[in-house]
Amino acid sequence: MRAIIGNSVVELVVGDITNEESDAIVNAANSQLAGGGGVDGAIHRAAGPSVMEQTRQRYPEGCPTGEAVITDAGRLKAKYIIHTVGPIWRGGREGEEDYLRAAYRNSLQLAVEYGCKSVAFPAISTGVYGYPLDLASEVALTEIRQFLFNLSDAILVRCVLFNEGTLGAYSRVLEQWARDDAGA
Ligand code: AR6
Repeated sequence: MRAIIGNSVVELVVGDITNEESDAIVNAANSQLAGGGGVDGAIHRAAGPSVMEQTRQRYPEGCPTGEAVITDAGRLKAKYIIHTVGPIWRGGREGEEDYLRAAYRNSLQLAVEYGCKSVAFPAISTGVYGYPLDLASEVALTEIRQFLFNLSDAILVRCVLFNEGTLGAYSRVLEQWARDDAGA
């Protein structure tokens, strides 16, 4: 499934983000940039130890929630890994939505700054960090849409979702937008 937004395109696919050939892939990291499970563990395993060496040297203080940092992509096909930190879900009243929006926005900003024409995102915060999937998909796509509307360059944003359930949640958001546009 895909949507055209401004000059750019958003695509929803099921897959393993470590196999992506986008210019940049985004990692759902923790604020210590210490590695971990989920997509973070998979990316570091596939990319090799040089990526963790770079984060240790260049970002010894880690990365605050909602911000993003960049390294090369080690052994992966992508050129860059953008490491961002989504919020831990604490019920929704601790600014989680703003932090999640910021994680997407700052990652996209870095991708554009580094000249990336394509960038792949996982569903940040929806695993270990417990952000409810339906809410997170809406926040993710809304922030991506807002960013792309305001961008004159053309980029491809691929949401690389790990299973059909995640794809379903993202697809429902795009389908709702299509209905809203048709009714407008
Ligand atoms: N490709 C794409 N998506 C994946 C992959 C993959 N290879 N593996 C998992 N996912 P999570 P978070 C999906 O837990 O919630 C780590 O320990 C997964 O199904 O990876 O932001 C970090 O170090 C889910 O939909 O990230 C942090 O401590 C999504 O990726 C913490 O987890 C995000 O799940 C971050 O938690």
